[in-house]
Amino acid sequence: MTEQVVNASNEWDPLQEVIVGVADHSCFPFEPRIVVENTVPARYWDEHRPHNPFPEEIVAKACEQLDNFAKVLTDLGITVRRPKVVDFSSLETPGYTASMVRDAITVAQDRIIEAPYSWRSRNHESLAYEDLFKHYEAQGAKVYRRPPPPADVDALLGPGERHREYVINDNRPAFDAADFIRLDKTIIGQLSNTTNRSGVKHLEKCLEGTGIEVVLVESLDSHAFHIDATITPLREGLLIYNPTYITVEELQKVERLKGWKFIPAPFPKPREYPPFFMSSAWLIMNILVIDPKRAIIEAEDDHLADLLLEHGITPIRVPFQYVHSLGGSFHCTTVDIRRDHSTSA
Ligand code: ABU
Repeated sequence: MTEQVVNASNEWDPLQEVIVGVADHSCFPFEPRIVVENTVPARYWDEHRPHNPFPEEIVAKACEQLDNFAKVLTDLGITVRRPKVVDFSSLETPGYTASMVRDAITVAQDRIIEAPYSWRSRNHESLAYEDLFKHYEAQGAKVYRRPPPPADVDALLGPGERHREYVINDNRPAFDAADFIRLDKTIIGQLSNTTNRSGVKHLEKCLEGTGIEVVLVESLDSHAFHIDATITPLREGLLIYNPTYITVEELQKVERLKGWKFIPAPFPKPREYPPFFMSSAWLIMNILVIDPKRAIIEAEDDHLADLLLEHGITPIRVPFQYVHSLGGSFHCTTVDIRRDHSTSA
């Protein structure tokens, strides 16, 4: 039987092929002020202007750190592919980045699903991924490209049904793929400042025929924006969670997590530099699990390293703080294309 090139349905089986993002020409995403105020740290709100690149030194070092991360993965025997470099600063409609590929793309079984982003600054991001989509399509994968962005760019921000205090309404499907975590036949997701109910329905439609069910959990965070600094499965039966973003009681409601052990993540060490322009320090949790015994973590996250070792997981420390400045860590900057599910239950 020919091996499927695209086949990844959980976050922990042995990783065989992965996309690692590229940071070149990344810009502060220019979004309406209300969106910026609901999603990113207050001290950097004014940086979100049209065509405003992240500082040159930060981008240069983020590129180096991403290249090094890609080499670490290659040296572990994992096939690494990269998006095309796009100059997001020169686009007529200002763009953001191709480093945070997990926001853009999810993989379920042999399907590659592109997110119907809520942010207008991501409207041209597919330019960076189209060659990869074609590559995987040619090898038998099903690719669900995002629906065309609506002509009314404000459709998500005006009057309309909203979940809690989140900034987007439900007037068209919207999600970022990073609002979902895969556990084989269950995907755990959240409604957030970038994912709405119609977006969840759109994902469910793309999953038809796979037997995969989407289950939503409720975040404690009014600024909720991506679930991959909230829960991180380490292997079957074990996950770390962020006690400031979710309760154990909420996790216990999920049938797929019955019998799992939930470990609170260590509080991150405060840091002034490099800046967290786009996220909180909880990126400590945004790790990449290589297999049930190894995970890539930020080189300086000693408490997390100790915690993983206590649970039989060897941390592989990789420097990544400059990449954090652009909005994510190892999970955000990757899309696992193939994991070896042959040994899982
Ligand atoms: N993109 C992940 C953001 C999570 C956080 O800021 O805590």
